[in-house]
Amino acid sequence: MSEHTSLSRIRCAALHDRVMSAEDAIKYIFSGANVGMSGFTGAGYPKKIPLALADWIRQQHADNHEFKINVWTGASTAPELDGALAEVDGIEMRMPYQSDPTSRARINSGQMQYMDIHLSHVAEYVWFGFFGHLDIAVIEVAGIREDGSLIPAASVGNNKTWIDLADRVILEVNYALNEGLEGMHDIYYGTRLPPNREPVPILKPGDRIGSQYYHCPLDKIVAIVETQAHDRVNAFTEPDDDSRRMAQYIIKFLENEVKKGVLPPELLPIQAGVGNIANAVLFGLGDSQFQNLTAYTEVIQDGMLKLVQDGKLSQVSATALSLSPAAVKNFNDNIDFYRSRIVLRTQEISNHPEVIRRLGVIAINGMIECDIYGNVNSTHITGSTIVNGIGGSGDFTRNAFLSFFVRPSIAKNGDISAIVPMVSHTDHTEHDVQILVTEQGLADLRGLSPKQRAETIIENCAHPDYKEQLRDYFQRAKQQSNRGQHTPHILSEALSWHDRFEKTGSMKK
Ligand code: 0RQ
Repeated sequence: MSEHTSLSRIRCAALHDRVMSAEDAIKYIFSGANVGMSGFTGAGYPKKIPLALADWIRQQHADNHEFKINVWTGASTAPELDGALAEVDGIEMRMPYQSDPTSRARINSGQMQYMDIHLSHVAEYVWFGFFGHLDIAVIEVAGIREDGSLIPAASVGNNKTWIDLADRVILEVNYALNEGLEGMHDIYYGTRLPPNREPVPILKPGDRIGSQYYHCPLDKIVAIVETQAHDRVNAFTEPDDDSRRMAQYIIKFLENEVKKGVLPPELLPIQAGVGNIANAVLFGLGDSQFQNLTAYTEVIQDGMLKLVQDGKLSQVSATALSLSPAAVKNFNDNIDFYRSRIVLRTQEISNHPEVIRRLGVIAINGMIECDIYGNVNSTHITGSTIVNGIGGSGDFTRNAFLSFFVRPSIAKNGDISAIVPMVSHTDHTEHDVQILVTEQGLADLRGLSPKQRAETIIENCAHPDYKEQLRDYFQRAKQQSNRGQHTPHILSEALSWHDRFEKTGSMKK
């Protein structure tokens, strides 16, 4: 990694006069602007500019001047972006995914608007102006080449679209990024929009179909800020017994599918969602017999990097490297090894339904709760309070060859059952969800009718503390002679579990 000497990473001399401080750069951002920022799951977000903007907004508000912007990103960012801007009440509308505690609190108290959108949809919707015009792009890059092309950072997300569509582009050149990132990216510049959309020519996860760089007309770049700061991704918790058990159920299931000839010995490309449990499942795969695996996923977390390091994963396609500090060190120390195995793409391609379907991805995502019929809630607590957002889970689940959802059967020390009669919010319907896994067991829902699914989910996945309650609900629902018997429900009672938790602090009767 080279030392930070000013301008050394801005190799296009024509741009040197646009280098300035973050405080000067933010003068291009006006109240009410739609601002497309880089950033995806704590990787590749601008670090200095949002902090300078937050300071400016704080001053404006102190002087009784309203100043808010609409923040569009790839996915979640970090405290320096989402946290800082939410803290000063600087965000009017946020989309398409967040996981920041301050933003979450503002959204849930009704002070901030949030649009939770499938990540593969965002670029296309913005191209067609569904959310208005994009005024400014603020993008972290690893460097600028002699010809002005831009070397992407640790995530790609929607950056290509932001750069293409924004009136003005502000760059943050981060000297803390390993220069060896150059060559790891694949930015697709093919025709992606109807009515002339062409097939996306990816036949294997590692296929390269685009440019290694972003291309931006030089006159659009109004400001360049130099910085030297690291991405902020928290270390993952060590896989606990429950996570290990869930990983084992999944591995056994996959081994059996190989025996039946449903899956090839090297499986099909894997997608793993965010969070500790998905990360633990990946660590579990590392201890399995599987070899020569591939991944077509969105985020590379520590667990996936370890699989690459151990030679278990030969090709990985993603849009972001969301690594803990320890994993970043390993990545930087072995960047040539990783560059030959990892491709980072725009999120419309990493999550593209056509490619996910073609490759036959095995999708494994976390959930908040599921119901006895297999509908899954990934986003809301008791129907009203957003946690993060749907992210890419819908892109993958709906189009996968196999779609798993995993989580422990209880939450909050057992006061909540993650298996309920009816989910309080639906992100993934029974039609898309095939396999549910808790520490109690695995429910393979393929080929089952709703009533058969209910029996399988209750018996295989529910916690013993809640099994009897769920059986009782299901039996009584089936006994209602005046109601349909395809998906039996007692509607007046279906959501009372959540009500009971809100009123008494426990779902237990
Ligand atoms: O809250 O921290 O206050 O205790 O919800 O739950 O168990 O830590 O779960 O980290 O695996 O995340 C679905 C949120 C799971 C994640 C979700 C409480 C629980 C805790 C978090 P506390 P855990 P995980 C591609 C895939 C959508 C996006 C996605 C997610 C907190 O997986 O955001 O999949 N998915 N993207 O205590 C009340 C319940 C609860 C509950 C958990 N039933 N009721 N509270 N909690 N279950 C990647 C991207 O899209 C970027």
